[in-house]
Amino acid sequence: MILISTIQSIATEEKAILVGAYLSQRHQTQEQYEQSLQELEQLADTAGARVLQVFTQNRDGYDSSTLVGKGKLEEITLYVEENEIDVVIFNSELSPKQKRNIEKIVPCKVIDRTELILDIFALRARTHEGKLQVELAQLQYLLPRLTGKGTEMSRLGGGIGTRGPGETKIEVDRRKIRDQVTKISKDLEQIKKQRQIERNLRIKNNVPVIALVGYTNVGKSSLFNLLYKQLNPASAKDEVLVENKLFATLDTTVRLIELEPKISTLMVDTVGFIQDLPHNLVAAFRSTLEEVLYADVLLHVVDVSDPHHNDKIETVEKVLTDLGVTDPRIIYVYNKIDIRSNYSEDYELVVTENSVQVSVLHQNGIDQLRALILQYIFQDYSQNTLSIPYHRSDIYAAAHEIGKVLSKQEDEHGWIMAIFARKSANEGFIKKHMNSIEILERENHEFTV
Ligand SMILES: Nc1nc2c(ncn2[C@@H]2O[C@H](COP(=O)(O)OP(=O)(O)OP(=O)(O)O)[C@@H](O)[C@H]2O)c(=O)[nH]1
Ligand SMILES: [Mg+2]
Repeated sequence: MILISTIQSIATEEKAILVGAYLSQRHQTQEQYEQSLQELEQLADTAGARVLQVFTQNRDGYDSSTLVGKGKLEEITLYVEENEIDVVIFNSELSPKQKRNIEKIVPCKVIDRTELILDIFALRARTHEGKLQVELAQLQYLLPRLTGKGTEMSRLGGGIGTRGPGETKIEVDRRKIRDQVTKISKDLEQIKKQRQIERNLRIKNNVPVIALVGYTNVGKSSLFNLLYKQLNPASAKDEVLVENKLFATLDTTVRLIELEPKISTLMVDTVGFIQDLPHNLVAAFRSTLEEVLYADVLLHVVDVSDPHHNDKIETVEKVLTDLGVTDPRIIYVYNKIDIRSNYSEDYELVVTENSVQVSVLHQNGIDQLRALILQYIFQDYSQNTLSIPYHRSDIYAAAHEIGKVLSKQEDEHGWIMAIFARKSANEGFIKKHMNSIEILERENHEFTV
């Protein structure tokens, strides 16, 4: 646990500068590069730093020992000294060697993009599981970087050519970290099992799952809160955090929402994605994001006031593919149309039948969105009305198991029940009890948008 403190973090109001290298050879346009620097600034701001200057260099390739060239580093060093900078943040991930070399030259704290994101995640994790996931990612980031500290320690130990105390300490540290990684992984596995049990229960209860996914800061949690507030007014106080910062949401929240009277769905709010999300974090958050794998419908929320939203859609879809989401049923929720007009001449919005334009802030387009969600869900669900004779209380009981009983009446023949369930369950039930029950109505929901 002590080891965690070796991950560098940012204190509030620390003075920062950003450093990036634009590689013309790489598959990235100048515009995308500038966009990623802007995003780095937002990340730094989220972590509490104040960015005073951005240093950037065009290169053919990264310098293997210091990422940017020596001349650039001297320029940076001068600026750091003159302006009493606390932290230098590099836009790409530094190799352990690069980081060590830069730290020798620049007289302040040096961190890279990955460390910055890990720092923000550590700040924001709330639940036990979230904290474990971040700790796991941090430890995995640290493991290959222990060598740096070791060199210093063995230098302190002083023995040239001997196995100094520092090296021994590294071995101890490594082992401790590995033990800790194993322990956390086991704990997470346990939590995952628990979630699997809950998920099985849900499937058994035939509750459709709707997951909100998207880039960070696009308005997923705002939409989650709005739907929850509109449809479950009694419990409106229970809101999730919304902030104009990156990664406001880290922990997955699942809520029961009635999209239609008596038709319950589970809505899942998830962590936002970002370009170059550290691999360790993707791996660590995999189990939380598994909810996404099992969702009936994904709401991919997009901030269309952002001129780069198409790149961000691509990033999100790439992460979804990495997570193993294949052939998802997606509704694109084009959000923030209220501020879109500022940019609208610059780019076109691709409007398809699986997209809807909304402003969560002004509550525009929400009814259309709801109708579209219902339409998607009812591709899998159906509603049948059956008559079950009184002497078959076994079938009456079984009907409650397959889905949700929307209404129940009695007449001279038996119970009349309207059952909402996954199509397969509804059809299976009818097939099994064909000879004993009567079908009064067998239909799919039709919703018009
Ligand atoms: N103008 C405008 N702002 C919006 C709209 N919807 C959300 N926002 C703002 O966008 C910011 C981010 O909203 P969140 O709901 O926290 O976004 P998120 O996607 O959950 O973000 P992360 O949890 O960080 O991934 C907040 O400042 C919201 O008030 C909208 O329709 N119009
Ligand atoms: Mg959120």
